[in-house]
Amino acid sequence: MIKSLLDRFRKPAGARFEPPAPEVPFAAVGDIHGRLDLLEELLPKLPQDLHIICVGDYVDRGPASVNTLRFLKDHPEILCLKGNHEDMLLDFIDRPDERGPRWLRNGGLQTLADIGVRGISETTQGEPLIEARHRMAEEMGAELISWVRELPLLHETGNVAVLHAGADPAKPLSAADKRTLIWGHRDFLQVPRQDGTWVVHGHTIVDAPSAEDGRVALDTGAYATGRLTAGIVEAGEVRFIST
Ligand SMILES: [Mn+2]
Repeated sequence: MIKSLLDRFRKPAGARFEPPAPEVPFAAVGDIHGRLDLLEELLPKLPQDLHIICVGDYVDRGPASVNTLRFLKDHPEILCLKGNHEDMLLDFIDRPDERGPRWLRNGGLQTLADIGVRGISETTQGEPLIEARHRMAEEMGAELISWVRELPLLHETGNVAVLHAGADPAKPLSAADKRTLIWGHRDFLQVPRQDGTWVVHGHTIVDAPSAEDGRVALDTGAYATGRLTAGIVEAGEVRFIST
């Protein structure tokens, strides 16, 4: 695997990307979606003392959303970026009537079930939805909600950037807007960047993790497949470790 990646980097024709060269080697973990069990299985498999970055989407779809958030908050040595599901959860807490339905359709129902809220469906509106919002806020507590609110969107080191979903390949990352970083950009998976920056990301489920054309794809659909993946990014190479 490592050799084939290096061969690919050496490919002369049309090669735009120098190998990744982070200032500090790190392991980036793909979308967890409530699978704290898989995160706890994956972490001991990673090289010791490696800086760990999680690419967001800690909640929804899987079974242990709130405990995943608690675990990550209790491990401040792990850098946690924000995903679109954290954004939807915060939107639900801030504006349940307006934003609740979208969150419920996208895995929020499982998160409510996780905290014991029953009788809610994707079409629930009005008072039951407000009540569910209060239960969610109470279960999380103000500190955990603030922690989620303040999660950063982007980490850059050397010629490598880590973010949740994507970025406009035509724009410098310093000019990227929040929505694009957590929801993606239509050109991100189609058009290689011209600035040589590698982008390590989750959000889009892939059958197998990959590192090509300046993108490192890590979301192996853990909540459905049981496979949570970390990409280890060191000078000149990317390799993958999965549950
Ligand atoms: Mn996701």
